[in-house]
Amino acid sequence: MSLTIEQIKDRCPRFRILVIGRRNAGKTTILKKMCNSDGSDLRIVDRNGNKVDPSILEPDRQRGMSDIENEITFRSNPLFVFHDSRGIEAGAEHDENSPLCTDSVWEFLDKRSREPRIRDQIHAVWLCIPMDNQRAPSSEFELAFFNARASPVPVIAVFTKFEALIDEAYNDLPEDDLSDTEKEKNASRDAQLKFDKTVRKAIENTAHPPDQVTDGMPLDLNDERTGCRGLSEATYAAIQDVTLSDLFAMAQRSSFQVGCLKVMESIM
Ligand SMILES: Nc1nc2c(ncn2[C@@H]2O[C@H](COP(=O)(O)OP(=O)(O)O)[C@@H](O)[C@H]2O)c(=O)[nH]1
Ligand SMILES: [Mg+2]
Repeated sequence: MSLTIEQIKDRCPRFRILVIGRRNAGKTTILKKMCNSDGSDLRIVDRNGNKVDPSILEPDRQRGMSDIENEITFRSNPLFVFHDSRGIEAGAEHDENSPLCTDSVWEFLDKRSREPRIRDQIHAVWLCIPMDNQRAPSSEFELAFFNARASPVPVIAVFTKFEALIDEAYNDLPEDDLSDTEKEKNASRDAQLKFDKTVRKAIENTAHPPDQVTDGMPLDLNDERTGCRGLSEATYAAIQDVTLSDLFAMAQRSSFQVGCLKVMESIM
């Protein structure tokens, strides 16, 4: 039986997402996009509800500054709350090829799945896999996560920085007299084919593949008004619980409305 909006908000006021990925994978960027925020309204509180300086999420800050228990929110959309795994590279220098050390992530997920109240549980995991990694598209280090064990909550593999694959495909195009537009179209097509044949296939062949995989669609970083449609659809499809999928849809709609307002403001 479906609950009313008030009943859902009463049971679980916020959709809680854990975002995993190495440094510079594009984690903060997708959170901002999802909430239609420019980042200025970002707020972090620690496990005791104390305010934390948001600059700890800036790309050049060292690991150890951030705690997976910290709650990240954006005033533009209070229906989402995020946790950031940052600092999971095993290498001291955050080498992009160093393996991910995900023990703390599994520990956190297990602990949260034992929380008696649905509002304290994690409702979905986004694992960000950047396509500009030197070893992309093999992404073997992130694949280790899917080989390790089954997750207690839905996992969505999110491919970030997809334009790196398109740039590569563009450089590999044969010499011919096509227009730039045609070339860009062909590069997009080739990048998608390569992605399907390599990354997507490798992920599907892991021991515990993700519940959903986002399409390889580059984010329009310059357009603050567009959300992450592919990621929203993949997340919605991965959620099994009716209350949680209703809550996610509500959170989604709220971001969409913020986006519409920004568009209106920009043209008035
Ligand atoms: N070209 C491109 N750059 C991106 C993308 N996503 C993030 N970035 C850039 O990569 C850098 C690191 O992103 P950030 O979201 O801070 O990564 P985090 O460390 O995982 O939170 C920032 O300069 C972003 O602007 C993307 O999809 N494409
Ligand atoms: Mg970040």
